[in-house]
Amino acid sequence: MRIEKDQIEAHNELAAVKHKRKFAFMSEEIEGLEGIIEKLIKFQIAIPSWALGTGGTRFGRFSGGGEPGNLEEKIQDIGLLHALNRSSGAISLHIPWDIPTDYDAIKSLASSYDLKFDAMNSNTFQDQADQAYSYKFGSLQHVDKGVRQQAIDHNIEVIRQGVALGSSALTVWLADGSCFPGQLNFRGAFQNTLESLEEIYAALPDEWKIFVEYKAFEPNFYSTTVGDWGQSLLYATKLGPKAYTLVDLGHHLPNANIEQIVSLLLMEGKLGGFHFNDSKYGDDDLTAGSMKPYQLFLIFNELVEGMDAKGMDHATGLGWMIDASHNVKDPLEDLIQSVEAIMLAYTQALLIDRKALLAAQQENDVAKCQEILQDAFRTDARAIVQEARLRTGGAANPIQLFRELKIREKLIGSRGLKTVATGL
Ligand code: PSV
Ligand code: MN
Ligand code: MN
Repeated sequence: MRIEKDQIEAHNELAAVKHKRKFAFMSEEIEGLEGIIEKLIKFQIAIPSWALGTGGTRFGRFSGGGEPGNLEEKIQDIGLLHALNRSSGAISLHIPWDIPTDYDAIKSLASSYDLKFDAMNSNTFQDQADQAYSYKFGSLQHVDKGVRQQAIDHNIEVIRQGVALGSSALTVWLADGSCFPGQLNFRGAFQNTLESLEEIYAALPDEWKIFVEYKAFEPNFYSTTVGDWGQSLLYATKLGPKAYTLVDLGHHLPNANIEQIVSLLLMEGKLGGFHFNDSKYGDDDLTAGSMKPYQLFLIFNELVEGMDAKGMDHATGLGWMIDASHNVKDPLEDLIQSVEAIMLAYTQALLIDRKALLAAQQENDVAKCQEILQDAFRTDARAIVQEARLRTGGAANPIQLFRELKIREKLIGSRGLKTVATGL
């Protein structure tokens, strides 16, 4: 199933008068708006293949129906999303939840939807039916070299698959850690993990990056071997220039100042990428910007400031990905909302009067600094994001069009009501 150009045009025509009025107002208000729109057009956010089905919790799962049953259908879903918002031009795979077989066919299917392959994700946190060793007590950290080697080999296999698909990054997230004090020798676990990562690092092709994702807790609840940005940065520094830290917004202890973490990792040239989501309690994987939109904006403030200071290209300098899981919403509608929230936060960060902020900081004018940030945050940037979308052939209102075209109903019609997508 594809969304046709004339379907989008018909929808956009109906929205045109209202949009033009709002955008004309913004154009008068904001200096340099064309430059901002150019940046928005280039900015693409990768969609995780595992976010397209209902995630469920350990208490239950309620299928929304029409979920993709294989990689081809996942690509199709992201193709639909990208057609609507023109900002989701990449897919991030998780192996072996995704099983690419015919690489050329998968590649050409993706490019027919204008999609690229973003970072590949390995999985050494679940046992697979055919594997020799169990990851119950960890993978890259394991006391048994046989287990470590199995996990290393898996990561190298994921790189090989990524090469075949045209990806250029590997994200390693480890569930490794311990559930009880005394279970683990922390230094031993760290050293084993480092040695294992070194073997994986050695298998990276030129131009590839490895992202070391950290997480403070879960599934282990006493210690996590890559538990915070300090540990991740240690690994990334020891590994070498192709290794970076990946920040997942849901992976911190409560109230962590994520924007400050982001700023310093960028300063050190060690920020690799993001998993965007939102949370109230833990690794909730909720829609980006649904709980703490101001935090998302403050993160983008640091990103824009830090990337500009280093002359980095916003669109290509870091890996931009969503990591989400949905239990009660239509996954595609939810992803439309996440992408929109990310684009809005990015736009608002681009609206900050940097010169004035720097001057106010130099004068220790605390109230003014806050005014400047909040002035940008309180700007209704929706017409700007909408303009960027319209200029690239997207829909004026993606969720509305998704519903008008009855996309979910059609997916249920072709795939069935009781579906299970592979993933968590
Ligand atoms: C772990 O909580 C995580 O954030 C990692 O990125 C995994 O790869 C992903 O979730 C899978 O659900
Ligand atoms: Mn993640
Ligand atoms: Mn997570």
